[in-house]
Amino acid sequence: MKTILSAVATATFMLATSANPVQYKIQKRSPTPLGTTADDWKTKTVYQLLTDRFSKTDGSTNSCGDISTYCGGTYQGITNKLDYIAGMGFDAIWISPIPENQANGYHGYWATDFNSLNSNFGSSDDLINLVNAAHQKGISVMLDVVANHAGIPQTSGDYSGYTFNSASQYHTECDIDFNNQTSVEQCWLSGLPDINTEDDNVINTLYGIVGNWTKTYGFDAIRIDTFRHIRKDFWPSYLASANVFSTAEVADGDSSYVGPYQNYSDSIINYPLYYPITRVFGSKNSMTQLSQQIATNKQYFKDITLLTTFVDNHDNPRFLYGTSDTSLFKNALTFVMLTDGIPVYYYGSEQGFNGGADPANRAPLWTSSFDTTTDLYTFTSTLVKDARKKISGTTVTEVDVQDNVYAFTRGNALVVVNNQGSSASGSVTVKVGSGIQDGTSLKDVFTNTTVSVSGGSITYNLHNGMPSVFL
Ligand code: ABC
Ligand code: CA
Repeated sequence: MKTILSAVATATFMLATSANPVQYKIQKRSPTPLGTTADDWKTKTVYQLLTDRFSKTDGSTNSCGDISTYCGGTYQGITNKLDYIAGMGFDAIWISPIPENQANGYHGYWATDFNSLNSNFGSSDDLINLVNAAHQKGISVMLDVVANHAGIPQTSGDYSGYTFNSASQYHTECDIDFNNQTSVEQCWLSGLPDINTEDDNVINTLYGIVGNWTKTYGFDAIRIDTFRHIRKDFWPSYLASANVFSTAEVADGDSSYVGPYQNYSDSIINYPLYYPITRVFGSKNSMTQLSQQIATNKQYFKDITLLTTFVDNHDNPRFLYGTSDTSLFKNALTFVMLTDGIPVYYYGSEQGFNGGADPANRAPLWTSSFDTTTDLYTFTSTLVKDARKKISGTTVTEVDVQDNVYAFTRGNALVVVNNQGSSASGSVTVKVGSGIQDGTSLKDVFTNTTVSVSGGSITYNLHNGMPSVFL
C-alpha cells in the first residue's frame, strides 16, 4: 500500500490519445504514517539529525564556512543517505523544525511564517519524498515542533510576514526568571518573542498548524520544543490536533519538576538522567548515581520506559568534547541504548565528533564522507542491531551496582558498563542476578569473550574498558 501511494505521488501522466500531449501532474498524496502510538515508538531507536547539517543534495563533502548560519543540508540530502542511517540499525529519525525562519535560522527554531516551509531545506515535494522514502525503509520520522516562540524580527516589534503579525499576539517582553514558573511560561527565552498562548485565536491557530503538518507530511511523531515554557493545559488540545506520539523537552535535571509533564505528553526527554550519565561516564563519578536517578525517575514519571534517553544532543557540548576516551563514550552509549526508554542517538557520534557548546556541537556530517568503516560506526551497528533490537520490549532488572561497574539484565541479555576508561584491563566480578543460573555460558557481542556463571557472578578481564553485552 505504501509503495503504491508513493508511486502515485511522484507520477506524471500523459494522455496518449492527444496530439499535443498534456501533462497532468497528480497532486501529491500525504505519506501514510508507519505508526504513531506510544506502543509503536517503544521499541524504536532514533537518530537525531539537524536537517541543515546532515547531507547536501549534491553529495559534496567540503566543510562549511560559517557554522552559525546555513551550511546547505537538505531533505533530498537526507533521502540520499537513509542507508547510512539504516546501516547502523536505526529505525527512526528526528529532523529539524520545518517552517520558514528568521535570517540564519539554520536550526529551524526561529519561525516567522508557520504556514510556509523553510526553503533552504528544499520543497514540500522534497519533504514528502523524504517521508515516503524513510517509510519504505521502515524508518519513522519525528518532526521537531515549536509553539512557544517566533524568531526575533529584524526590526523590533515589526512582525510583518509572520503568522502572528501583531505585537499583541506576543506576551510583553521580559527576561525569564527560572525560579518563577509564570515567568518561565510568559517571559521571553533568549529574547525570542513569546507567543501569547493565553489568546484564543492564537491558540487555535497553533493547534491548526501542528495538525496540518502531521496530516500533510505523514509524520509519525513530534518532538516538542520548550514544553515547560507554555502552561500545561495548553497541551492536551495541541496533542489531540497533532494526533501522533510525542516526546517533549523540559530541559531540567530535577525529576520532581519534570515528571508531572508526562501527564501531558506520552514521553518526555530524559534530562534528569542525562546529567548523571555525563557525570558518571564523563567524569567517572560513582555508578550509584545512575541507580539513584533511575529510582527517583520511577517515583516521579508515569512510565520511564517511554522517556527518550540520550548521551548527546544539539544543545550541549558533545560527550567527546569533555573526554577524548572513546571507551567511556561506548559505555555511556551502551547504557542509554539498553536501559529503559527510547534511545536517541545524536548524528556525528558515529564519526567521533567532539564539538563543544552550540554551534560547535552541530558540525556538518558530510565532511566525514559518510564513512561506514569507523570504529564508532561499527560499534553503533553492533550495539543497535545485535543488542538493542534483541531486547527491546523486555524488562530491565538492575543486578549489580559498584562504584565503577553497573550491571542489569534485560530479556536474554546481561549488560555490564563501566567507567574505568580505555586503559582498564584488570578483572571484574559482577553479580548476574537470580534470573541467570550457575553454569550458564554467556558471550559478549562486542568482543566475543565467553564467560561462565559461577556462584551467582561472572569474572572476566575488561578489554580496554569496553562495555559488555552478554547474550
Ligand atoms: C543561541 C546561541 C547560543 C546561545 C543562546 C543564548 O542563543 O546559538 O550560543 O547560548 C535555538 C537554537 C540555539 C539558540 C537559541 C536561542 O534558539 O537552537 O542555537 O541559541 O536563540 C530548545 C532547543 C534549542 C532551541 C530552543 C529555542 C529551545 O532544543 O535548540 O535553541 O527554540 C533552555 C530551554 C530549552 C532550550 C535551551 C537551549 O534553553 O528551557 O527549551 N532548548 C540549563 C538552563 C535551561 C536550558 C538548559 C539548556 O540549560 O537552566 O534553561 O534550557 O540545556 C541542570 C538544571 C538545568 C540546567 C542545567 C545546565 O543544569 O536542572 O535547568 O539547564 O542541573
Ligand atoms: Ca511561553
